[in-house]
Amino acid sequence: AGARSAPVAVPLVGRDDERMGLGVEALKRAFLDRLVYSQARFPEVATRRDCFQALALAVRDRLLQRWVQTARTYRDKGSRTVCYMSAEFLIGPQLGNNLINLGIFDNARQAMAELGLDLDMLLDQEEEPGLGNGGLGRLAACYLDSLATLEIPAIGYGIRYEFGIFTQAIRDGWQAELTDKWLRSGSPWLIHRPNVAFDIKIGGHTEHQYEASASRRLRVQWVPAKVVRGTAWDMPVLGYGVNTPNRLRLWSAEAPEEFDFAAFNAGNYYQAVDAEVLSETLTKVLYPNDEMEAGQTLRLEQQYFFVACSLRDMIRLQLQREADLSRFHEKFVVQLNDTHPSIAVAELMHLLVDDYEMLWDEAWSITQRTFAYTNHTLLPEALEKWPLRLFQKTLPRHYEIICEINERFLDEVRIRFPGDEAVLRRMSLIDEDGARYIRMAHLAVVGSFAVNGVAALHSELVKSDILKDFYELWPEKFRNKTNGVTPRRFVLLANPTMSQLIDETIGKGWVTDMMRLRELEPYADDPAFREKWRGIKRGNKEHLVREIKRVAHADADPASMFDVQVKRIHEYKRQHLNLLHVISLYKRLKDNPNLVVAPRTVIFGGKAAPGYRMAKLMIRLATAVADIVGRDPAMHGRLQVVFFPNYNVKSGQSIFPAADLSEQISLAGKEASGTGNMKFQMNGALTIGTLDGANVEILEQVGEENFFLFGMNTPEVKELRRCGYRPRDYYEANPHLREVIDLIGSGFFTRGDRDVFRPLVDHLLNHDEYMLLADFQSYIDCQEKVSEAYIDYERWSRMSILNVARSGFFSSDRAIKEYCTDIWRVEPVRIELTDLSEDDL
Ligand code: AZC
Repeated sequence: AGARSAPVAVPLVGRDDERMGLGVEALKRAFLDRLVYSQARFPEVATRRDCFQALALAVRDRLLQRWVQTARTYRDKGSRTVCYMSAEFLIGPQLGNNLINLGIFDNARQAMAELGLDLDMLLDQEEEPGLGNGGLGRLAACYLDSLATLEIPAIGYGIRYEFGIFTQAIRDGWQAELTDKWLRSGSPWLIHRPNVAFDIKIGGHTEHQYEASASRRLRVQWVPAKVVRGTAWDMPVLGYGVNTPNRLRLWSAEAPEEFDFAAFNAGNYYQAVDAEVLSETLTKVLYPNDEMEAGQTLRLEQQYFFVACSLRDMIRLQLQREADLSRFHEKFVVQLNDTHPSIAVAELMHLLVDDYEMLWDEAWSITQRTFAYTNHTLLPEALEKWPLRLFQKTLPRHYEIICEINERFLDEVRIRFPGDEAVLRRMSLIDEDGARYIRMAHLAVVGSFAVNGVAALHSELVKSDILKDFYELWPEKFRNKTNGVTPRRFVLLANPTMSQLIDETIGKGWVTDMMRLRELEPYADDPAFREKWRGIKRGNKEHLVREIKRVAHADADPASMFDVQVKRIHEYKRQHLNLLHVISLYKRLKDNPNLVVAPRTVIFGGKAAPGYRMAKLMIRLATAVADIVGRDPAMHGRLQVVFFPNYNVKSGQSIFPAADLSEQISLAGKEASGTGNMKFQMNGALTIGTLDGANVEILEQVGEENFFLFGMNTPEVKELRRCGYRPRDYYEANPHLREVIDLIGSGFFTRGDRDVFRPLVDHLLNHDEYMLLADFQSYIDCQEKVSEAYIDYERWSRMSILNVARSGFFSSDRAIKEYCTDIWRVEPVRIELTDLSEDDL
C-alpha cells in the first residue's frame, strides 16, 4: 500500500461499474458529494436546480477523468488534429446525452430513484445552450459527437455567446423575442481556462517599415484601435461507448489585463472603463439571422475574434511540440463551417508572415494546405460579403493581405483564361460592381485545398452555379459530403422505446453501425412487429400531446396523423405552402362534411429572424389558421393546427419521435441539404417532399414507394424562371387555388381585417419568388395520397419501418468517416482508460 502502481487499462466490455464510479451506489455517492461540496446544500433543502447541478457535476467528473487521459495520449502521440471552426454550435442539453454516451443512463435513473428523485424531472431542468441558429450550428454539434465516437482527435472552436438565440414566445399570434439567459446560473459543463488567453487587435492602421538601402518592404506593424482579450471556456464532448472526450473550446471576450491607466490617471475614468464595456459586448450575443447577412461591424469583429484566438491556440500547441511552424498543416487541418470563420485564411497569413517572419510563398503553401471549406447555402443573399470600407476599418492589415492574395490569384486566373475580363471580375475576392465588397466565399475557396457541399444535389449546384468559375479553374478541389445526424441524441436518447424494440429485434450494434438497421427490413412484413411499432409511435405521440398542452395550451388528438414542419421560418422553406394545403383541406371539409380523409394535426415550429418581416407574417398566418380551425366544431377530430413555440433541440427531441409525416417542401434547388428530414426519417416519419437537398438521397435510399414526392425539379424550376414565371396565371387558371388565396385575403382568419396578410398575398400573386403557386396543385394531390396511405395503417406501418431500416446512410458517423478519409486524412486514436483509483495522478 502507498506504492504507486502502473495505470491499469480497463476494457469497456465487462467493466466493473462500481469500481469505475459508474454503478448505482457510486453515482449516489458522487451526487450527494457534489450536492454538499459544490452546491453547499443538504438534500432536505435542495431545489430541483441544485439536484440537476449536482448530478451534472458528478457526470462531468467522469468526463474529466477520461479527458485528462485523452489529452495526455494526444500529446504523447503528436496526433494530427481536426479543428472544426464554427461560429455556431447548437449543442442542446448535455446531461441526457452524456449519460447515454457514458452508458449509465439506466444506472443514473436508478440512483436518482433510490434518492427519491425522478431523472426526467432533473433532465428537464437543463437550460439549452442556444449557441446557434439552425441547421448549420446543429450539424457542427452532431459532427463533434461523431468525431469523439470515432475516436478522432478533434477540437471544436467557437464563441461563448452570453446570450444565445432568442427564446420565441407567441403573443397575440405574433412572434415575440425574449433574451436567452442560458448562463444565468452558470453552465456545469463549461470549464474556464483564464490562462489560455490571447490579446486580439481590432481596428487602427498599419505601418510599413522599409529597409534604408532598398525599397523592399521589411515589416508591417499593425497599430490597433483596441485590444480585446479572449479566454477559453472548454466543454468536454464524450463519444458513445468510448473513452474519448474531445474539446469544444469557446472564446469569450473580456478587457485586456492592462487597464488604460493613462486615461484613468488623467481623470478620465469613464473612458478607461469604457474599454472594458466595449470589449465585453463582443461575445455578448449571437446574431439571429439564419441565411441572411446582417453586415454589421460587431459581427465581423466576432468572427475575427474567435478565429484569431483559435489559430493562436493551435500555433501555441504546435510550438509546444515542434521548433517551428513549417509542419503546421501536417498536424492540423481546419474545417471552415461556412464562410463565418473564413477570415482565418488571412489571419494565418498575418501570423506566419508578420509575427513569425515567414516568406509569403511558404506561408501561403501552409495556409492552402491547412484549410477546407464547407458551403451550406445556395441563397445568394446568404453568401457573406463585407463592405470594403467597414472591413478595412476593422481589419486594416487583413485588408492588405487579402489584396495581395487577390493580386496573385488573379494572375493565375489571367493565365488560365487569357483576355477574359469578365471572368476576372466574377472571380475577384473583391466585388467592384457598384459599392465594393469583400467576397468571403471566394477567400475561403482560394485559401482551401477542398471545398464541399452538403448533399449530392447541392454539391452539383455549387459546381454548376455559385462557384462555377472556381470549379473550372480547380475541379480537383470540389467534392460532396452529404450531411448526417447523430443517432445517439436523435434516436437513442429521444426515442428510447423504439430503440429498445430495435435492440430486441436485431441486437445493440446499430447505434454505431447504422447500416445494420437494414436487418429490420424483414420485420416490415411481420404483423406483430408492426403492431408493436404502432404502439411505440402512439406512446411518443401521447408524450408530445402533453408537451403541446403545456406550451401551446392546445389539446391534440394522438389518433390523428401528426403532420409536422419544424425548421427556421423562411420563404424558401415554404411553410406557407403547407398552410395553403391546410386551408384547402379546411375548405373541402367545410364544403363536404362526408369527405373521407385521414384526421390530421398539422404542427409547425420554428423561429423567424427578428428583422425578417415576411417570415414573421408566415408565423402569424399559421397561428391565425390554427385559431380559426380550432374554433370550428366541424373540424373536431378531423383537422387541427398547432404552432409549437420556441422550437429548439430540446423540443425537437420530443417532436421527431412523434411525427407521422415530415414536411420537406422547399423549392427545388434552394435547400442545401436539410438535416431535420434525416431526424424524422430515423424516427419513422414518412416524408412528403420535393427533389431538393438531401431529400433526393432519402428518396434514393427508401425507394419511391416509401416517399411522397411532388413538385418541380431543379431544371424545371430553372426553365420556368427562364420563360418568365407569372404566378397570377396559376391563380387564374385554378379555381380551388383562387378560393384558398382569396380566403386569406378576405380577412376570414383575422376577424375581417384584410390588411394583415395583404403583403403576403400580394407577394404570392405578383412575385412568388419560391414558386408556391406553381407547385400548389401537385402538393395538394400528393397530400391526398398521403391521406389514403395513412388510413391503410398496415401499409403505413410497413413504410414507416422501411424508412427507419433505410436511414443508416444519414448517420453523422458515415459523414465524418467520409471527411476523415477524403478531406482530413486523419486516423482514430484509441484512448485506454487508466484506473484513477490506482492514484496515478
Ligand atoms: C443550412 C442549410 O440551409 C441546410 O440546408 C443544411 O442542412 C444546413 O445548413 C447544414 O448543412 N444553412 C444554414 O444554416 N446557414 C446559415 C447561414 O445559418
